Amino acid sequence: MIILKIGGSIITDKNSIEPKVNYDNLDRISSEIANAFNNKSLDIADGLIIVHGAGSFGHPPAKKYKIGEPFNKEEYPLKRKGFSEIVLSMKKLDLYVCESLLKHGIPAIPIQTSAVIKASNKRINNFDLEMIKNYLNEGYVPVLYGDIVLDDKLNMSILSGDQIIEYIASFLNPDRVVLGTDVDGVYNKNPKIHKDAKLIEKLSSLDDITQMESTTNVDVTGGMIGKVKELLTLADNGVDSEIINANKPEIISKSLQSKIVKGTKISKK
Ligand code: IP8
Repeated sequence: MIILKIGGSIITDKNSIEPKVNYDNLDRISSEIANAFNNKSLDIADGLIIVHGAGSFGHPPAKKYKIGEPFNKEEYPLKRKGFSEIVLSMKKLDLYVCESLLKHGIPAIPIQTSAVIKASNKRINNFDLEMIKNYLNEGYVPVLYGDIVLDDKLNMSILSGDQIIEYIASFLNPDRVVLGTDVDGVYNKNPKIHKDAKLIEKLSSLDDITQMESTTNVDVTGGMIGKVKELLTLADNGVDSEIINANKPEIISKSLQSKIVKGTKISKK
């Protein structure tokens, strides 16, 4: 079974203040996933879960409504409005993603994150995986996404797709966890700013990247550092993962077929 994360920076224009789908990338990635699974060595029935990020459909409104920060009773109506706006916006993005996957022959099943997951102080504390397992067993491809969720301590919080991956993978023990991002992997410095940044091929501790700044300032869930932290927790539980570049054609397709591609492996082995 494979868990695949598609970054919000790939399927949306992340720097847009308005929600904006990157249709070219979405179509290409759906077709690459379909190609991989049409290849005889792989079968969707072996299990594929897709988790996608929020991009411009989630990060700008999460910032605008200061989700995750403590607030008083008088502010609750405005926060609720924000919650509802983000839920609807993410549902729209997920619909684009699932429609595109289905167009390419992937039997995608949208699972609304905010309807099935709850958190406590920004960490998942309630997520029944039974339905996900049922869909997997029947050969469907469940699709979840970073979203806003109810939070026992903070009333509401933002949940990254990376944490969803960490949670699902810890319980379902997949063969592979692959994260498609907009860079070749994890660098010792932000490659978008520093020309001499070096790709780290294997990462087993946060110490390997202490000098790294966040790769983006629009990301409310911590950018690459947030991602690496989740994946190190996963590696602690014995599940390795790989960060690859989904902006470059054919990388996702090759990776899903276990061909060697450039990237960073997160492993404690
Ligand atoms: O893009 C963030 O999910 P991510 C979710 O996977 C929202 O970090 C709503 C900003």
